[in-house]
Amino acid sequence: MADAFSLQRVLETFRSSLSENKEVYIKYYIAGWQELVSFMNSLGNVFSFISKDVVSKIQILENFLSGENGSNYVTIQSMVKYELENDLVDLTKRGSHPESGCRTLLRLHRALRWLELFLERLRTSTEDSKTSVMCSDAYNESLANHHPWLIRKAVGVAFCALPGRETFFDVMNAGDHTQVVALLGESLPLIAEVYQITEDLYAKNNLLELP
Ligand code: 1PZ
Repeated sequence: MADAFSLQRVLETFRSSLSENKEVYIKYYIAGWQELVSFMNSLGNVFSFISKDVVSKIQILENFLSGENGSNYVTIQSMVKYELENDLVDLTKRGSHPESGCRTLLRLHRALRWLELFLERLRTSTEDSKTSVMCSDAYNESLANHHPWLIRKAVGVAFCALPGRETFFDVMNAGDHTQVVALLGESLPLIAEVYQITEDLYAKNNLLELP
């Protein structure tokens, strides 16, 4: 990924991930994550333990998508149906399918909620708002509930190393503050929609607590 990160591209990939009948294309969903990884990498090495985890999850999904059963992995909806019908998901404890598409995507899905909460805070922030506080408030409201103590601790340390709000706006590469705020206002409903569709699908199939 040679190109610099751009918020515009994240927006476009998440927009492409929604099909006409509101299914979510895995190809674009993971492409959106790939963009976010490049954003995280541009913030510094402290975040590499986080981006490594995201990259490995993207890889797992990419392998399914390009594998022999790839046609079942075109959308999140088709993946859930296929994996459940073929008993490919460890439902209560980790066993013979520790890296199913369903449980792997669930981790990204939970992180997408963090992203939504964080970007909403960033969008409505003021000059003296602290990114570390916005990040950790969003984290405590979402992902933290799914992470053991040790990870919460490490994440807390990483938050302290976050650059300030000014740098964040710059790295987003979307023009001046007003333009970034406008673009965030445009992106957030999309991210929220992708999140909600996935959340409803997982809830309907009782998949929200996959080990
Ligand atoms: C821009 C600043 C980045 C802040 C990131 C805030 C979120 C912190 C997430 C910390 C992840 C810690 C490393 C790995 C954790 C894994 O154990 C879990 C569960 O997976 P399992 O062990 O069950 O296979 N992984 C996750 O919860 C996925 C975490 C994804 C984090 C995505 C961050 C998004 C950053 C976007 C940048 C704007």
